[in-house]
Amino acid sequence: MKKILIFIGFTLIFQTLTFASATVTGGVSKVDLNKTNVVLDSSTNSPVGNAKISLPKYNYSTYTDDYGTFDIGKVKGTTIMSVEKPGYRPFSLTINEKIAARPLVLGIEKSNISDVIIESEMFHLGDDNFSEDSSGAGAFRLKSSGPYFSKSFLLNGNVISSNNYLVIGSIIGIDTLMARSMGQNKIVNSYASPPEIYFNGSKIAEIQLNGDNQKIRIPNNLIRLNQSNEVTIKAGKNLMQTAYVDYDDIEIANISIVSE
Ligand SMILES: [Ca+2]
Repeated sequence: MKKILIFIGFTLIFQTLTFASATVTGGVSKVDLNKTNVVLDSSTNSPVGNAKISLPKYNYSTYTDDYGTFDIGKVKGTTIMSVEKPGYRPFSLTINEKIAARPLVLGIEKSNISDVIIESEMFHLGDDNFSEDSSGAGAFRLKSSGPYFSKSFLLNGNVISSNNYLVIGSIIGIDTLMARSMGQNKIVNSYASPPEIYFNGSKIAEIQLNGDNQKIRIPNNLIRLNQSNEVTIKAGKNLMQTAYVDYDDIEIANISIVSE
């Protein structure tokens, strides 16, 4: 399990670099990608206009223009940025002032008829008791909705012949030992158990690292056709706090299921 999750972490870094060096053709020739933030269709590299860009931490939102370009203003600390456009999969990216200082070239992917959006808004799990040194704590904006997130949904019968994945758009605030050793937080003397992901009551993953676009395989034998399915996310716990339960406060944006 740990090896797989480390691999996910490196995949994320690789994807970000891939987008940053995307070769751009066609209609965006008027845009200087060394100077401008732009949203592109990941398969055609054409600009995507009228995509909504949101930074929930700043209550900021804007839309891309006809050339796919957009401004995000000043960013300080770690925050989640999301991109929404009808017909495309929800996309989000964890950014900070360093990333925001460079032009962002974001590739978004067309959605599939069997994609299911479970949650498009950002939410906070935990107990609102957290250290300022937590990874992304400065970004926390929302009040906790408790230590669990759970949502029910129906899945189209065709999914059973595909590989299905739960996709977590962005997650910040995880303070596991692995997150600490990767330099994702500055906490010295404690760490937490990882958030756990359940599908129809079976645990399918633990999330060790913060990052974007983490994909978790859903075993097809857990899927219920023509009945309600349920995804549950449980916040981890501070393993150094034994006097009371201290949930590891995290924020998550964009949860969906994709079939491939
Ligand atoms: Ca807490």
